[in-house]
Amino acid sequence: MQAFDNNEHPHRRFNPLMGEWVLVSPHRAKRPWQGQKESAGGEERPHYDPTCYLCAGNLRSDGTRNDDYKDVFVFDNDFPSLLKEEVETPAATSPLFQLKPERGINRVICFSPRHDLTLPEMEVSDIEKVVEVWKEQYIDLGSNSFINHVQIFENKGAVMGCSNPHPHGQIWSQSSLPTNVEKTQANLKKYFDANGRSLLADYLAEELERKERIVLENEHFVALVPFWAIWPFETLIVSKRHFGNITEMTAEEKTAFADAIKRLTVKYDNLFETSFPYSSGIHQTPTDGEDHPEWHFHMHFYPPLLRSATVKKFMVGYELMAEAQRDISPEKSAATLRELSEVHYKQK
Ligand code: H2U
Repeated sequence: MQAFDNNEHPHRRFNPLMGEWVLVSPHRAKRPWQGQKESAGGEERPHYDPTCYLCAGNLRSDGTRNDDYKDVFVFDNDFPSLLKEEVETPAATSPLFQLKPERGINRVICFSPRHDLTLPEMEVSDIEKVVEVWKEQYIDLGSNSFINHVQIFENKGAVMGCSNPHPHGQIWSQSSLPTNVEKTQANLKKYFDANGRSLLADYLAEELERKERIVLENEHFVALVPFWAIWPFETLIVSKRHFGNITEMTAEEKTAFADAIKRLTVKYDNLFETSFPYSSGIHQTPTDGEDHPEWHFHMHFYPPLLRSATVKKFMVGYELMAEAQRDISPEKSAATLRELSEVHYKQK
């Protein structure tokens, strides 16, 4: 029998955060592509767009005027997916038809008044201001008794459903732990209860030893392609120190987190010399008032692009019916990202 080769032989890898498997088919990375291509975008944008509903001082679609903001600006989403109002829970009729009302608050966060920038093109000191506002929002929203989870995320690029190129993210806070967070929490807790240590601290220690999937690191954070990554260039930013949420970050850790975000997203833009689309989001302790020593602060980046600025990975037949699947190996993706310059291509 042939010896197993990570980069040649189909295999499945286990994601201990989600408790799920992913199929890796590295031999298939060379298949020809005659399918859909996304638009590469890349048009120059003005510093200020009078028609943009997120630019400072402009009117939003519901007629509210934005502040004349200078740094970061937060407002309640005018089209929220969740509402604050409490309604009666209907009587349960059958375990096969479970339903429960869900309350929440949704906000939009503009990262910068500059319409033409995105995180990779912002200064680390300005990204730090975004991190500070993420912290303030986590505290403010989480202090509501009916809010038990604060999901901070960004959809970047039209291909990820982003409705406006002005640099912004969203915050959806709600009463329940959403499914992916609940799964992650259960797996972190199982590991912590069994070993008395953080799953991600142990995982990170091993990754730093193996050095196969590290993309970059600084004094307090590491960005890596997880062993179980699904998306071609998926990454995870993990704190070196074990802490549960953004309020526990020291001033140095806040700067280091901004630095890791900047350097990672510059590499992403440099990969195909395009404004690299992704969905990113922070996973941290729920705001349910309980102790959660199992949680370990981390940020996911799920970018869809596969082999160029115009060819993306589809999550379709097998992924929807069976399980997640990837072609290029996480080790190859990490090596590619690692070797990319940390100077943004537009500045060269
Ligand atoms: P996305 O680009 O990720 O869709 O985020 C933009 C959000 O901004 C979206 O959730 C909100 C949308 O509801 N929005 C407003 O609250 N007011 C507006 O005037 C336009 C968009």
